[in-house]
Amino acid sequence: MSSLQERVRVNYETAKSQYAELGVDTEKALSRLGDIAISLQCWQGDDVQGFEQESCELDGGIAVTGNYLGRARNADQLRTDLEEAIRLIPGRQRLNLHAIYAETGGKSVPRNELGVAQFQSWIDWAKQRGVGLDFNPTYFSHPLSSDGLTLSHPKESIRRFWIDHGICCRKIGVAMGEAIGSPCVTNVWIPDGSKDTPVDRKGPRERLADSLDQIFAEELDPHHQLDSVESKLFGIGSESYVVGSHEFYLGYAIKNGTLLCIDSGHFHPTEMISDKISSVMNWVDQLLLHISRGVRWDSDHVVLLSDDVRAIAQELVRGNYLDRVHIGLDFFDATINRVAAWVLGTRSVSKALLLALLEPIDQLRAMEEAGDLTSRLALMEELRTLPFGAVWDMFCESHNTPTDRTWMQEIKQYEREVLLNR
Ligand code: RNT
Ligand code: ZN
Repeated sequence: MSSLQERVRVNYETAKSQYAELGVDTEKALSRLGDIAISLQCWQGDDVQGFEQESCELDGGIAVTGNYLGRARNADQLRTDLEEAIRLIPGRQRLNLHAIYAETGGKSVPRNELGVAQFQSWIDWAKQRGVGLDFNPTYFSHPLSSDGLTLSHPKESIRRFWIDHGICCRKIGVAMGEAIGSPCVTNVWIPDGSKDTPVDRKGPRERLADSLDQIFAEELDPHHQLDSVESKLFGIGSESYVVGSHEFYLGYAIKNGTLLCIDSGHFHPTEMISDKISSVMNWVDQLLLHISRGVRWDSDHVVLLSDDVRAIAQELVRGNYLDRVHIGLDFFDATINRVAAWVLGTRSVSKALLLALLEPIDQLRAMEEAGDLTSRLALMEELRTLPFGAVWDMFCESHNTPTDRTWMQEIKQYEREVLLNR
Protein backbone atom coordinates (compact mmCIF):
# COMPACT_ATOMS: atom_id res chain seq x y z
CA MET A 1 0.00 0.00 0.00
CA SER A 2 1.40 3.42 -0.93
CA SER A 3 1.74 6.12 1.71
CA LEU A 4 -1.06 8.06 0.04
CA GLN A 5 -3.38 5.05 0.19
CA GLU A 6 -2.38 4.51 3.79
CA ARG A 7 -3.22 8.10 4.64
CA VAL A 8 -6.58 7.87 2.86
CA ARG A 9 -7.46 4.83 4.95
CA VAL A 10 -6.40 6.33 8.26
CA ASN A 11 -8.25 9.58 7.60
CA TYR A 12 -11.31 7.68 6.49
CA GLU A 13 -11.48 5.66 9.70
CA THR A 14 -11.45 8.87 11.75
CA ALA A 15 -14.11 10.45 9.57
CA LYS A 16 -16.20 7.30 9.71
CA SER A 17 -16.39 7.42 13.50
CA GLN A 18 -17.11 11.13 13.50
CA TYR A 19 -20.07 10.60 11.16
CA ALA A 20 -21.15 7.57 13.15
CA GLU A 21 -21.47 9.80 16.23
CA LEU A 22 -24.18 11.62 14.29
CA GLY A 23 -25.82 8.36 13.30
CA VAL A 24 -24.50 8.46 9.74
CA ASP A 25 -23.23 5.29 8.09
CA THR A 26 -20.43 6.30 5.71
CA GLU A 27 -20.22 2.81 4.22
CA LYS A 28 -23.84 2.96 3.20
CA ALA A 29 -23.36 6.42 1.70
CA LEU A 30 -20.34 5.25 -0.30
CA SER A 31 -22.14 2.25 -1.66
CA ARG A 32 -25.24 4.26 -2.64
CA LEU A 33 -23.07 6.84 -4.37
CA GLY A 34 -21.44 4.08 -6.40
CA ASP A 35 -24.84 3.24 -7.93
CA ILE A 36 -25.66 6.71 -9.19
CA ALA A 37 -24.88 7.38 -12.84
CA ILE A 38 -24.04 10.85 -14.11
CA SER A 39 -24.46 11.56 -17.81
CA LEU A 40 -21.50 13.39 -19.35
CA GLN A 41 -22.33 15.80 -22.16
CA CYS A 42 -20.28 14.82 -25.22
CA TRP A 43 -20.36 18.43 -26.41
CA GLN A 44 -17.92 19.67 -23.76
CA GLY A 45 -15.16 17.88 -25.68
CA ASP A 46 -15.37 19.80 -28.94
CA ASP A 47 -17.17 23.08 -28.19
CA VAL A 48 -20.57 21.80 -29.47
CA GLN A 49 -19.22 21.44 -33.02
CA GLY A 50 -20.19 17.90 -33.95
CA PHE A 51 -19.01 16.10 -37.08
CA GLU A 52 -21.51 17.03 -39.76
CA GLN A 53 -20.04 17.37 -43.25
CA GLU A 54 -21.36 20.80 -44.11
CA SER A 55 -20.94 22.16 -40.62
CA CYS A 56 -22.55 25.42 -39.60
CA GLU A 57 -21.31 27.81 -36.94
CA LEU A 58 -22.70 27.12 -33.47
CA ASP A 59 -25.93 29.09 -33.05
CA GLY A 60 -29.26 28.67 -31.31
CA GLY A 61 -28.37 31.24 -28.68
CA ILE A 62 -25.64 29.17 -27.07
CA ALA A 63 -21.97 30.09 -27.35
CA VAL A 64 -18.60 28.66 -26.43
CA THR A 65 -15.77 31.05 -25.67
CA GLY A 66 -12.10 30.16 -25.47
CA ASN A 67 -9.43 28.64 -27.60
CA TYR A 68 -7.69 26.12 -25.35
CA LEU A 69 -5.48 23.65 -27.19
CA GLY A 70 -6.56 20.14 -28.09
CA ARG A 71 -10.21 20.30 -29.12
CA ALA A 72 -11.42 16.89 -30.34
CA ARG A 73 -11.68 17.07 -34.14
CA ASN A 74 -13.35 13.74 -34.80
CA ALA A 75 -15.23 10.96 -33.05
CA ASP A 76 -12.13 8.91 -32.29
CA GLN A 77 -10.46 11.85 -30.58
CA LEU A 78 -13.63 12.61 -28.66
CA ARG A 79 -13.85 9.02 -27.47
CA THR A 80 -10.19 9.02 -26.44
CA ASP A 81 -10.79 12.19 -24.43
CA LEU A 82 -13.89 10.73 -22.84
CA GLU A 83 -11.97 7.62 -21.86
CA GLU A 84 -9.39 9.80 -20.15
CA ALA A 85 -12.11 11.75 -18.33
CA ILE A 86 -13.93 8.58 -17.27
CA ARG A 87 -10.68 7.12 -15.95
CA LEU A 88 -10.41 10.09 -13.60
CA ILE A 89 -14.01 10.12 -12.37
CA PRO A 90 -15.09 7.71 -9.63
CA GLY A 91 -18.52 6.09 -9.86
CA ARG A 92 -20.81 5.35 -12.80
CA GLN A 93 -21.09 7.40 -15.96
CA ARG A 94 -23.36 7.66 -18.95
CA LEU A 95 -22.67 9.54 -22.17
CA ASN A 96 -25.07 12.13 -23.53
CA LEU A 97 -24.84 12.42 -27.33
CA HIS A 98 -26.27 14.96 -29.74
CA ALA A 99 -27.44 14.12 -33.25
CA ILE A 100 -24.61 16.19 -34.77
CA TYR A 101 -22.17 13.60 -33.41
CA ALA A 102 -23.32 11.14 -36.07
CA GLU A 103 -20.55 9.31 -37.90
CA THR A 104 -21.50 9.36 -41.56
CA GLY A 105 -18.30 7.98 -43.09
CA GLY A 106 -17.65 11.10 -45.14
CA LYS A 107 -21.16 11.12 -46.62
CA SER A 108 -23.69 13.81 -45.95
CA VAL A 109 -26.72 12.41 -44.16
CA PRO A 110 -29.51 14.96 -43.63
CA ARG A 111 -30.78 15.22 -40.08
CA ASN A 112 -34.22 14.02 -41.08
CA GLU A 113 -32.69 10.78 -42.38
CA LEU A 114 -30.37 9.85 -39.53
CA GLY A 115 -30.54 6.28 -38.27
CA VAL A 116 -28.84 3.99 -35.83
CA ALA A 117 -26.14 3.12 -38.40
CA GLN A 118 -24.55 6.52 -37.85
CA PHE A 119 -24.29 5.86 -34.12
CA GLN A 120 -23.15 2.24 -34.19
CA SER A 121 -19.58 3.06 -33.23
CA TRP A 122 -20.80 5.07 -30.25
CA ILE A 123 -23.05 2.19 -29.19
CA ASP A 124 -20.22 -0.34 -29.50
CA TRP A 125 -17.90 1.93 -27.53
CA ALA A 126 -20.46 2.51 -24.78
CA LYS A 127 -21.35 -1.16 -24.54
CA GLN A 128 -17.75 -2.17 -24.19
CA ARG A 129 -17.25 0.26 -21.34
CA GLY A 130 -20.53 -0.31 -19.56
CA VAL A 131 -21.51 3.30 -20.12
CA GLY A 132 -25.20 4.12 -20.65
CA LEU A 133 -26.26 6.39 -23.51
CA ASP A 134 -28.57 9.39 -23.67
CA PHE A 135 -29.48 11.30 -26.78
CA ASN A 136 -30.62 14.66 -28.17
CA PRO A 137 -31.96 15.77 -31.52
CA THR A 138 -29.97 18.83 -32.66
CA TYR A 139 -32.18 21.81 -33.44
CA PHE A 140 -29.39 24.34 -34.02
CA SER A 141 -26.31 24.95 -36.19
CA HIS A 142 -28.21 24.19 -39.39
CA PRO A 143 -29.37 26.29 -42.39
CA LEU A 144 -33.00 25.50 -41.52
CA SER A 145 -32.61 26.85 -37.99
CA SER A 146 -30.73 29.98 -39.00
CA ASP A 147 -33.70 32.28 -38.37
CA GLY A 148 -33.98 30.99 -34.82
CA LEU A 149 -37.09 28.89 -35.35
CA THR A 150 -37.47 25.12 -35.74
CA LEU A 151 -40.43 23.17 -34.33
CA SER A 152 -42.48 26.36 -34.04
CA HIS A 153 -41.60 27.61 -37.53
CA PRO A 154 -44.49 29.20 -39.42
CA LYS A 155 -43.31 27.62 -42.65
CA GLU A 156 -44.77 24.14 -42.88
CA SER A 157 -41.90 22.56 -44.85
CA ILE A 158 -39.31 23.68 -42.31
CA ARG A 159 -41.40 22.53 -39.39
CA ARG A 160 -41.86 19.18 -41.14
CA PHE A 161 -38.11 18.77 -41.50
CA TRP A 162 -37.59 19.29 -37.78
CA ILE A 163 -40.48 17.03 -36.79
CA ASP A 164 -38.94 14.28 -38.90
CA HIS A 165 -35.59 14.90 -37.23
CA GLY A 166 -37.24 14.39 -33.85
CA ILE A 167 -38.87 11.17 -35.01
CA CYS A 168 -35.53 9.79 -36.32
CA CYS A 169 -33.84 10.64 -33.04
CA ARG A 170 -36.37 8.83 -30.88
CA LYS A 171 -35.78 5.70 -32.94
CA ILE A 172 -32.05 6.07 -32.49
CA GLY A 173 -32.70 6.45 -28.76
CA VAL A 174 -34.65 3.19 -28.69
CA ALA A 175 -31.82 1.38 -30.45
CA MET A 176 -29.29 2.80 -28.01
CA GLY A 177 -31.34 1.84 -24.97
CA GLU A 178 -32.00 -1.63 -26.31
CA ALA A 179 -28.36 -2.26 -27.15
CA ILE A 180 -27.07 -1.03 -23.81
CA GLY A 181 -29.85 -2.46 -21.66
CA SER A 182 -30.74 0.78 -19.92
CA PRO A 183 -33.25 3.40 -21.10
CA CYS A 184 -31.89 6.22 -23.24
CA VAL A 185 -33.28 9.62 -22.28
CA THR A 186 -33.92 11.50 -25.52
CA ASN A 187 -34.18 15.18 -24.70
CA VAL A 188 -35.74 17.81 -26.93
CA TRP A 189 -34.38 21.32 -26.59
CA ILE A 190 -35.10 23.90 -29.28
CA PRO A 191 -33.74 27.43 -29.52
CA ASP A 192 -36.98 28.99 -30.84
CA GLY A 193 -37.63 32.51 -29.71
CA SER A 194 -37.13 36.13 -30.64
CA LYS A 195 -34.76 38.92 -29.84
CA ASP A 196 -37.42 41.57 -29.73
CA THR A 197 -40.98 41.70 -28.45
CA PRO A 198 -43.20 39.52 -30.63
CA VAL A 199 -46.82 40.30 -31.32
CA ASP A 200 -47.80 36.68 -31.53
CA ARG A 201 -46.71 34.67 -28.50
CA LYS A 202 -49.51 32.18 -28.89
CA GLY A 203 -49.08 30.91 -32.45
CA PRO A 204 -45.53 29.56 -32.07
CA ARG A 205 -46.49 27.76 -28.84
CA GLU A 206 -49.46 26.14 -30.49
CA ARG A 207 -47.25 25.03 -33.36
CA LEU A 208 -44.63 23.70 -30.95
CA ALA A 209 -47.27 21.68 -29.09
CA ASP A 210 -48.48 20.23 -32.37
CA SER A 211 -44.92 19.41 -33.51
CA LEU A 212 -44.18 17.63 -30.23
CA ASP A 213 -47.42 15.66 -30.50
CA GLN A 214 -46.33 14.46 -33.94
CA ILE A 215 -42.82 13.58 -32.76
CA PHE A 216 -44.11 11.61 -29.76
CA ALA A 217 -47.07 10.05 -31.61
CA GLU A 218 -45.55 6.59 -31.82
CA GLU A 219 -45.42 4.84 -28.48
CA LEU A 220 -41.98 3.50 -27.72
CA ASP A 221 -40.91 1.07 -25.05
CA PRO A 222 -39.97 3.04 -21.91
CA HIS A 223 -37.54 0.27 -20.98
CA HIS A 224 -35.45 1.44 -23.92
CA GLN A 225 -36.28 5.08 -24.45
CA LEU A 226 -37.68 7.98 -22.42
CA ASP A 227 -38.82 11.30 -23.89
CA SER A 228 -37.87 14.54 -22.24
CA VAL A 229 -38.51 18.23 -22.97
CA GLU A 230 -36.26 21.09 -21.82
CA SER A 231 -37.34 24.64 -21.04
CA LYS A 232 -35.37 27.87 -21.06
CA LEU A 233 -35.84 31.45 -19.95
CA PHE A 234 -33.83 33.27 -22.61
CA GLY A 235 -30.85 32.83 -24.91
CA ILE A 236 -28.60 35.05 -26.98
CA GLY A 237 -30.98 36.38 -29.62
CA SER A 238 -34.06 35.11 -27.81
CA GLU A 239 -34.07 37.67 -25.01
CA SER A 240 -37.66 38.79 -25.37
CA TYR A 241 -39.44 35.54 -26.01
CA VAL A 242 -38.70 31.83 -25.76
CA VAL A 243 -41.36 29.56 -27.22
CA GLY A 244 -40.47 26.58 -24.99
CA SER A 245 -40.73 28.32 -21.64
CA HIS A 246 -40.86 26.56 -18.28
CA GLU A 247 -44.64 26.83 -18.00
CA PHE A 248 -45.04 25.53 -21.54
CA TYR A 249 -43.02 22.38 -20.97
CA LEU A 250 -44.16 21.75 -17.42
CA GLY A 251 -47.70 21.67 -18.77
CA TYR A 252 -46.70 19.57 -21.74
CA ALA A 253 -44.83 17.02 -19.65
CA ILE A 254 -47.68 16.65 -17.15
CA LYS A 255 -50.31 16.31 -19.84
CA ASN A 256 -48.36 13.91 -22.03
CA GLY A 257 -46.38 11.89 -19.53
CA THR A 258 -42.95 12.87 -20.82
CA LEU A 259 -40.00 13.68 -18.60
CA LEU A 260 -39.30 17.31 -17.86
CA CYS A 261 -35.74 18.52 -18.20
CA ILE A 262 -34.73 21.26 -15.82
CA ASP A 263 -31.44 22.97 -16.64
CA SER A 264 -30.01 24.82 -13.66
CA GLY A 265 -28.81 27.62 -15.95
CA HIS A 266 -32.23 28.28 -17.46
CA PHE A 267 -33.95 30.34 -14.80
CA HIS A 268 -33.75 33.78 -13.23
CA PRO A 269 -30.41 34.17 -11.46
CA THR A 270 -31.99 34.15 -8.01
CA GLU A 271 -34.15 31.14 -8.76
CA MET A 272 -32.71 27.81 -7.62
CA ILE A 273 -33.84 24.65 -9.33
CA SER A 274 -33.43 22.70 -6.07
CA ASP A 275 -36.69 24.18 -4.88
CA LYS A 276 -38.48 23.09 -8.05
CA ILE A 277 -37.72 19.40 -7.68
CA SER A 278 -40.24 18.53 -4.97
CA SER A 279 -42.89 20.62 -6.71
CA VAL A 280 -42.41 19.10 -10.12
CA MET A 281 -42.09 15.55 -8.78
CA ASN A 282 -45.67 15.78 -7.55
CA TRP A 283 -46.85 15.91 -11.12
CA VAL A 284 -44.27 14.26 -13.35
CA ASP A 285 -43.03 10.74 -12.98
CA GLN A 286 -39.40 11.32 -13.89
CA LEU A 287 -37.11 14.26 -14.24
CA LEU A 288 -33.98 14.97 -16.24
CA LEU A 289 -31.53 17.41 -14.74
CA HIS A 290 -29.04 19.42 -16.74
CA ILE A 291 -26.68 20.51 -14.02
CA SER A 292 -24.86 23.63 -15.06
CA ARG A 293 -23.58 26.85 -13.52
CA GLY A 294 -25.13 30.09 -14.61
CA VAL A 295 -22.93 33.18 -14.43
CA ARG A 296 -24.73 36.43 -15.26
CA TRP A 297 -26.14 35.91 -18.78
CA ASP A 298 -24.38 32.61 -19.42
CA SER A 299 -26.00 29.36 -18.43
CA ASP A 300 -23.15 26.99 -19.15
CA HIS A 301 -20.11 27.41 -16.89
CA VAL A 302 -18.31 24.35 -15.51
CA VAL A 303 -20.11 22.97 -12.48
CA LEU A 304 -18.45 23.35 -9.08
CA LEU A 305 -19.36 22.21 -5.59
CA SER A 306 -21.49 25.29 -5.03
CA ASP A 307 -24.35 25.73 -2.60
CA ASP A 308 -26.76 25.48 -5.54
CA VAL A 309 -25.44 22.10 -6.57
CA ARG A 310 -25.38 20.91 -2.97
CA ALA A 311 -29.00 21.95 -2.57
CA ILE A 312 -29.99 19.99 -5.68
CA ALA A 313 -28.27 16.87 -4.33
CA GLN A 314 -29.90 17.34 -0.92
CA GLU A 315 -33.32 17.48 -2.50
CA LEU A 316 -32.68 14.32 -4.52
CA VAL A 317 -31.56 12.42 -1.44
CA ARG A 318 -33.98 13.86 1.11
CA GLY A 319 -36.94 13.39 -1.20
CA ASN A 320 -35.83 9.85 -2.09
CA TYR A 321 -35.96 10.83 -5.76
CA LEU A 322 -32.72 9.27 -6.99
CA ASP A 323 -34.52 6.48 -8.84
CA ARG A 324 -36.82 8.91 -10.64
CA VAL A 325 -34.26 11.51 -11.62
CA HIS A 326 -31.71 11.28 -14.41
CA ILE A 327 -28.65 13.38 -13.69
CA GLY A 328 -26.95 14.99 -16.67
CA LEU A 329 -24.40 17.75 -17.03
CA ASP A 330 -24.63 20.68 -19.38
CA PHE A 331 -21.74 23.09 -19.66
CA PHE A 332 -19.14 23.96 -22.26
CA ASP A 333 -15.93 25.82 -21.67
CA ALA A 334 -13.05 26.18 -24.13
CA THR A 335 -10.90 28.43 -21.95
CA ILE A 336 -9.61 25.50 -19.89
CA ASN A 337 -8.53 21.95 -20.62
CA ARG A 338 -11.74 20.35 -21.92
CA VAL A 339 -11.09 16.95 -20.37
CA ALA A 340 -10.41 18.59 -17.01
CA ALA A 341 -13.72 20.43 -17.34
CA TRP A 342 -15.58 17.12 -17.56
CA VAL A 343 -13.64 15.67 -14.65
CA LEU A 344 -14.08 18.71 -12.45
CA GLY A 345 -17.77 19.12 -13.19
CA THR A 346 -18.65 15.47 -12.75
CA ARG A 347 -16.60 15.04 -9.61
CA SER A 348 -18.27 18.13 -8.14
CA VAL A 349 -21.75 16.73 -8.70
CA SER A 350 -20.63 13.44 -7.24
CA LYS A 351 -19.25 15.22 -4.18
CA ALA A 352 -22.51 17.08 -3.73
CA LEU A 353 -24.35 13.76 -3.80
CA LEU A 354 -21.98 12.26 -1.25
CA LEU A 355 -22.42 15.25 1.04
CA ALA A 356 -26.17 14.81 0.79
CA LEU A 357 -25.90 11.09 1.50
CA LEU A 358 -23.85 11.91 4.62
CA GLU A 359 -26.51 14.14 6.14
CA PRO A 360 -27.79 13.08 9.58
CA ILE A 361 -31.23 13.39 8.11
CA ASP A 362 -33.12 11.70 10.94
CA GLN A 363 -31.72 14.15 13.47
CA LEU A 364 -32.40 17.14 11.26
CA ARG A 365 -35.96 16.00 10.68
CA ALA A 366 -36.52 15.39 14.39
CA MET A 367 -35.34 18.91 15.19
CA GLU A 368 -37.60 20.36 12.53
CA GLU A 369 -40.61 18.38 13.72
CA ALA A 370 -39.97 19.44 17.30
CA GLY A 371 -39.83 23.06 16.19
CA ASP A 372 -36.22 23.37 17.31
CA LEU A 373 -35.09 25.46 14.38
CA THR A 374 -32.08 26.79 16.26
CA SER A 375 -30.56 23.33 16.61
CA ARG A 376 -31.42 22.57 12.98
CA LEU A 377 -29.56 25.66 11.81
CA ALA A 378 -26.57 24.98 14.05
CA LEU A 379 -26.28 21.36 12.94
CA MET A 380 -26.56 22.27 9.28
CA GLU A 381 -23.72 24.72 9.75
CA GLU A 382 -21.64 22.15 11.61
CA LEU A 383 -22.03 19.69 8.73
CA ARG A 384 -20.03 21.99 6.47
CA THR A 385 -16.84 21.38 8.40
CA LEU A 386 -17.09 17.64 9.08
CA PRO A 387 -14.27 15.65 7.45
CA PHE A 388 -16.19 15.03 4.26
CA GLY A 389 -13.00 15.14 2.19
CA ALA A 390 -11.70 12.00 3.85
CA VAL A 391 -14.85 10.10 2.84
CA TRP A 392 -14.59 11.46 -0.69
CA ASP A 393 -10.96 10.35 -0.94
CA MET A 394 -12.06 6.89 0.14
CA PHE A 395 -14.68 6.87 -2.61
CA CYS A 396 -11.99 7.73 -5.18
CA GLU A 397 -9.61 5.19 -3.74
CA SER A 398 -12.16 2.36 -3.72
CA HIS A 399 -12.98 3.11 -7.37
CA ASN A 400 -9.32 3.10 -8.35
CA THR A 401 -9.50 6.75 -9.25
CA PRO A 402 -7.01 9.43 -8.31
CA THR A 403 -7.87 11.67 -5.37
CA ASP A 404 -8.29 15.42 -5.78
CA ARG A 405 -4.63 16.12 -5.26
CA THR A 406 -3.52 13.86 -8.07
CA TRP A 407 -5.91 13.80 -11.02
CA MET A 408 -4.71 17.13 -12.40
CA GLN A 409 -1.24 15.63 -12.81
CA GLU A 410 -2.72 13.01 -15.08
CA ILE A 411 -4.54 15.68 -17.06
CA LYS A 412 -1.25 17.56 -17.52
CA GLN A 413 0.40 14.42 -18.78
CA TYR A 414 -2.48 13.70 -21.18
CA GLU A 415 -2.28 17.27 -22.41
CA ARG A 416 1.44 16.90 -23.15
CA GLU A 417 1.19 13.48 -24.73
CA VAL A 418 -2.09 13.67 -26.62
CA LEU A 419 -3.77 17.07 -26.79
CA LEU A 420 -0.67 19.06 -27.73
CA ASN A 421 -0.16 16.94 -30.84
CA ARG A 422 -3.52 17.68 -32.38
C1 RNT B 1 -29.29 25.03 -24.29
C2 RNT B 1 -29.72 23.79 -23.57
C3 RNT B 1 -29.33 22.50 -24.24
C4 RNT B 1 -27.95 22.54 -24.85
C5 RNT B 1 -27.46 21.20 -25.35
C6 RNT B 1 -26.27 21.34 -26.23
O1 RNT B 1 -29.49 26.16 -23.57
O2 RNT B 1 -29.26 23.82 -22.27
O3 RNT B 1 -29.48 21.47 -23.33
O4 RNT B 1 -27.01 23.05 -23.96
O5 RNT B 1 -28.48 20.52 -25.93
ZN1 ZN C 1 -29.47 22.07 -21.06
